[in-house]
Amino acid sequence: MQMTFRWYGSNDDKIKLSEIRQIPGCKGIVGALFDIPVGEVWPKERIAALKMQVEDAGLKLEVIESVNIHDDIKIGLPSRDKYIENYIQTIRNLAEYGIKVICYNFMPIFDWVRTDLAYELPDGSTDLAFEHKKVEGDPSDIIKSVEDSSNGYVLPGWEPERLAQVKQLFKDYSGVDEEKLAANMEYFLQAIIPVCEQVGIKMAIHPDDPPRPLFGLPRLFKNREDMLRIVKMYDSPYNGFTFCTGSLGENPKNDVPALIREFGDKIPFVHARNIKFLTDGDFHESAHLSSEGSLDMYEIMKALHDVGFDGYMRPDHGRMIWGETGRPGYGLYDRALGITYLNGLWEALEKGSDKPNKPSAVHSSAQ
Ligand code: CS2
Ligand code: MN
Repeated sequence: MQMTFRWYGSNDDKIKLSEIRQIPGCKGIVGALFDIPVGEVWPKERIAALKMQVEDAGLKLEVIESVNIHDDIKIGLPSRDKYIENYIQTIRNLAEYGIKVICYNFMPIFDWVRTDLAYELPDGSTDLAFEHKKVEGDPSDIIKSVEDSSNGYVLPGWEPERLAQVKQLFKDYSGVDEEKLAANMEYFLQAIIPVCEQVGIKMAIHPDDPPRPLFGLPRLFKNREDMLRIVKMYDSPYNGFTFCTGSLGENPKNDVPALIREFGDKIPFVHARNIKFLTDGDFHESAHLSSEGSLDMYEIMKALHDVGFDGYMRPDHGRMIWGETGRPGYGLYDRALGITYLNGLWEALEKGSDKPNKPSAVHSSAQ
């Protein structure tokens, strides 16, 4: 397992690579070129520069989150072929610089959705929360609340240029139901996965967050059935999942460790985080520790260990603690605490994995 940390680049992240380097056991960065408009090819020089910057700081850059998918591909417009060609060129360019995993999502219009970006917990920290009542109305209410509480940061998936076109996007998606969206995803995967197989990059789709349809838009990655369908679209180790424990865990019907055991060989990248259920499908995010949330992080890590997980992991959204201000979900301190906890669980699992032999060893030394 390689522990990593998501970083938004020196222009957009006030966290420094030198600070990330000091998190014990953190080996790499999960990065992206956030300023390249979706649909355009990522130039080699830009990838090379990012890679060099990360390596100069003593870290690795082997995971990209995300290379986003142009809406024309998701809607299935004739222009999709051009955007797929660009995507393929980006894959090839990234492979030249040693990238091993690309995380992406196939959510229409919105990426993740939360209704509160600074939900206050009893200990005075804040985190992200979701209340389903607030997404029953017009999406413009949510857009406004995200804009008002993002501390001036542009949140991935909520870029102002994108939000400006939301009304038009809803019109463009009007004929796209779940079946159509699935067919468009299959078309995309059929085109790109053969290239990934050639150049050695694993694609890892992120679950829909929250894992349910929103604002009448279909969603394709919510549960086990969806995962089976995605595997069937192109069955290859290069067509894999970003296993985001928090996103899938937001639906209490998803048995997170069981999904890991079932799809273990298709998981090159894990987002490990906890959430706490409120009532009626509402939840807030929590510190990573099992006792702070509703997910059993030990069981999750154990399932990963049992399936021989040897991919990349990162803590996911953290709380804002110790007076830190920054991009909601992406501060330094709580994510660093998350890493330390996850590494602790992992070390215990590694050292305990020869457990069956231990009692007899004790016995023989006592004789
Ligand atoms: C999510 C997403 O994991 C996360 O932080 O909130 O923004 C995720 O990065 C994308 O859906 C992946 O494409
Ligand atoms: Mn995630």
